[in-house]
Order: sequence, then C-alpha cells, then structure tokens
Amino acid sequence: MQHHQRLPALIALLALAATCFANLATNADFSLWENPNQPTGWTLEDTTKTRVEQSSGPARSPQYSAGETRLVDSLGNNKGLSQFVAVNPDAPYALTAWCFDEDPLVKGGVSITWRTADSSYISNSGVTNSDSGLTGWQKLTKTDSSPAEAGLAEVLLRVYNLSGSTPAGGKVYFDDVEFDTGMGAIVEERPGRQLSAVELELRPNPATGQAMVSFGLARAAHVALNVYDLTGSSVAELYDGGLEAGQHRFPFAGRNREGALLPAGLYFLVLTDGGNRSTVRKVVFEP
Ligand SMILES: [Ca+2]
Repeated sequence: MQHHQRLPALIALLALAATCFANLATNADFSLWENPNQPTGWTLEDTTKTRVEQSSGPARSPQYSAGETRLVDSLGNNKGLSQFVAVNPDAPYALTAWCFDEDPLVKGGVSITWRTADSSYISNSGVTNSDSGLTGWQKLTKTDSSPAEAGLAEVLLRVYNLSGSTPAGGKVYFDDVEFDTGMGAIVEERPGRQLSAVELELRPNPATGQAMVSFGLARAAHVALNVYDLTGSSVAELYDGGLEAGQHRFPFAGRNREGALLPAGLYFLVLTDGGNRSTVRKVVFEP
C-alpha cells in the first residue's frame, strides 16, 4: 500500500449537511401551477394519453395534488408527469411519491429513467406501482443506483393500466414527491467485497474555511475521493490510490483542479472503490 499522497491544492470548504438532505425535485408538493393542467417544473409526457389536473381533493399537502387521468383504453400508453434532475454517476438515489388510488382499473407508478448529461437514454429503474385493492394515499418508493455514465435522472409519475385492456377514464393522484441521494449508504453490499466506507464526512459543518474530509475503511482498498457539482461533473479530485484499513483524513480547500475557488453551493463528496461501489455525501461550500 502506498502512503498518503500530498493532496493537490486544497482546503477551505464545504460544509457537510450531515442530517439535512435536500429534496432534489422541484415543486414536489404540487403547490405551484403554471395553469390548471401543468404543475410548475414538471413536464407533461403526452397530453393525448394522459390528462393532468390541479386537484384540491384529495391532496396530501396544501393546497393541491396532481391528478392523472388515462385518455386511452389500449395496452401500454402509460404516461404522466416527468422531471429532469441532475445526478452523480455511480451513486444511490431514492424516489418516493404518495399516490391516491381509488380506481380499481388503473394504478399509479413511479420510476426513474437514467440519462446522460445530454439526456440520452441509458436505462430505467423499473416501476413501483400502487395497490389498486387499497383506497387512499399510498407511499411508493423506488431506489436505484445511477449508472456510471449518468448525468440526469428523469423522475416519472405515471398512471398505468392494471392488466390487459383498461378503459379510458381511470384516475390517480400524486403528491409529495421526494428525490434524494441514498446518502452515505453503501450502494451495494456483497459479503466480503463491500467498500465498507463509514462516516464519510466533511468538517466543520457548515464550513467557510478550512475543512477536513474523513472516512474509515474496513479493509485495505484502492479508492478515489472526488467532489462533484450538481451537474454530475467531477470538479476536484482529492485522492486516488491505495489506502490501508482504518481512519483517513484529507483536507479540502474548496478549490478545483486548476486551483480556483469553487462557487458557493451544493456539492457531493463521492468515495469510490475499484469495484465502483460508492459512498456519497452532500456538502455545502460557503467560501
Ligand atoms: Ca400537495
């Protein structure tokens, strides 16, 4: 194992938002509407297949929810609302949304389509649907890890046919969406092979000057420690090399590869091992 390398120009910092993980979705509670048929910040996927309506009943949070009605009665044609969110590659994410399903003929569903930074399709997470045997608000959760080439997540809230041919007119409601990093969690845990990085942190929190990144390794590993901005671009590399098991600390000065001070804002600390398992921490830099 090699010794700790001297870090490139660094220090100053990022404040670790240890317990505060912002919702990455915009207008997640559907309180804002451009017009009664389009919530602000959301895209209507196909207005010939699904009609979206501002709804004040049922609504889980004030004042509105988003109602979605199927306009077609054939197989497939499952459309609804979507929203692009910038993501980091190789990182865990969780999408949750509340769905009110009072129609036994349709169901609500959430999924994530991963796209590159220029929005090219990569893959889809698969759908988590509501249970049409239940009436009332149901919490739908979809967790997935972003692919290595991901730059955007397309959050999808759709009204699905139940099975076979579903008549037009079925309706579900969505409210209180949350899309967030899986924060600090190890993406994949395989016995004997996990990164086992623990407590990846940046101190102080919030930080306006010198800061220190710390983490622990359960075993020796080759790791890369990078800082990503919200567009998914790596703006600083803090370390790339082998490390022994144990606690490790690296100073961070809030500077990019060229030594320039990073703009104030939200960043992600990403610790990745050779097997591309990652631990992610959202941090705030306030120079
Ligand atoms: Ca609401």
